[in-house]
Amino acid sequence: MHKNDAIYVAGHNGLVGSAIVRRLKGEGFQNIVTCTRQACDLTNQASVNTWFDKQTIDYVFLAAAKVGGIHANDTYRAEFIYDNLAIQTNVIHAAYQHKAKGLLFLGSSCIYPRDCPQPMREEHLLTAPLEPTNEPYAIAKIAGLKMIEAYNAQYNTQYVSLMPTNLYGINDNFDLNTSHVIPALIRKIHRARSTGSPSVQVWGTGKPQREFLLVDDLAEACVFCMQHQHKYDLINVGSGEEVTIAKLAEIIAKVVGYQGKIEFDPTMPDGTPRKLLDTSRIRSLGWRPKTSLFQGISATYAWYLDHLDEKVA
Ligand code: GFB
Repeated sequence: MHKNDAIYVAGHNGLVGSAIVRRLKGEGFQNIVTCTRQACDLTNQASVNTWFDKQTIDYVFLAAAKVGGIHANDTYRAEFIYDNLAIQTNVIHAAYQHKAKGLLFLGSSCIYPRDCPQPMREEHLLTAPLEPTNEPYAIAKIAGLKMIEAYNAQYNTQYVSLMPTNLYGINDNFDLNTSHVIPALIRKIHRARSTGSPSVQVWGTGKPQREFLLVDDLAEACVFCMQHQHKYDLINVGSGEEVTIAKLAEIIAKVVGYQGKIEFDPTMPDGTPRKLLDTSRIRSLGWRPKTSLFQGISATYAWYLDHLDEKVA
């Protein structure tokens, strides 16, 4: 990518898209193209094609998606499969038709089987059944990465799919019904401390293990993979750091300065027991994560405190 190439970041207001825009700007890229939902509805093929007709786009980072935590995935199952299939199909095909030189599609580690051998390698894709709570989302993402693979094979494009582990960071969604676990626990534990509540409710048993990556580290990996020659259609991106949800709640309580009790609510789903990614591929290309979980959560909490008015804590 040259510094004045036109780089379209789809989903620039979201957790991942906004981090990619920050990263590109930080690296001196000057021609970053974004577009509002009003100007282009990515779920509408005609709208996407009309928008692409008016642009010259060299590279696409496809970070637009309908995303959410375990409860949102399990509740809005139809929206998760329809919106994601539509967005990714429309954008990937329009980018191909408009001769974009590069495209990076973002998936998720939930594409791998529920009871996958750990750590999960790219070769484990489609070897066993998925986790039921997020199957519609995972099926959509698998369709997207298979589309990338098929376009590379038939049309000789050099697109790539990145599979990030569970992400968190600034600009995350802190809505307790739809968010992922880190923003949810930051909000719940902050509120418990502020109101002097003696305990906090954490969903599930606290036993599942998760690997978390700060979104700024992911954004660096995205820009890195778009710029480096490699032979892969699919690349995992993770931190290599795995914690139980119970341990995560303790870390967040420490960052927030909360000394009350952490209680578990086993009526809420645990989801997949473990999902640690094998990141040998991206490490062999020369990329490494930079931020520890404690540092990342501290930075995210600092940002949350600065934006409390908007988050209605
Ligand atoms: O972050 P989370 O929703 O994503 O949940 P998943 C992770 C774990 O944290 C689960 C527990 O075991 C939850 O039960 N947890 C505890 C909580 N307290 C809370 C809480 O207050 N809110 C939330 N949200 N969780 C999603 C998938 O699964 O991960 C998506 O549904 C996607 O498809 C995403 O892959 C990265 O890791 O369970």
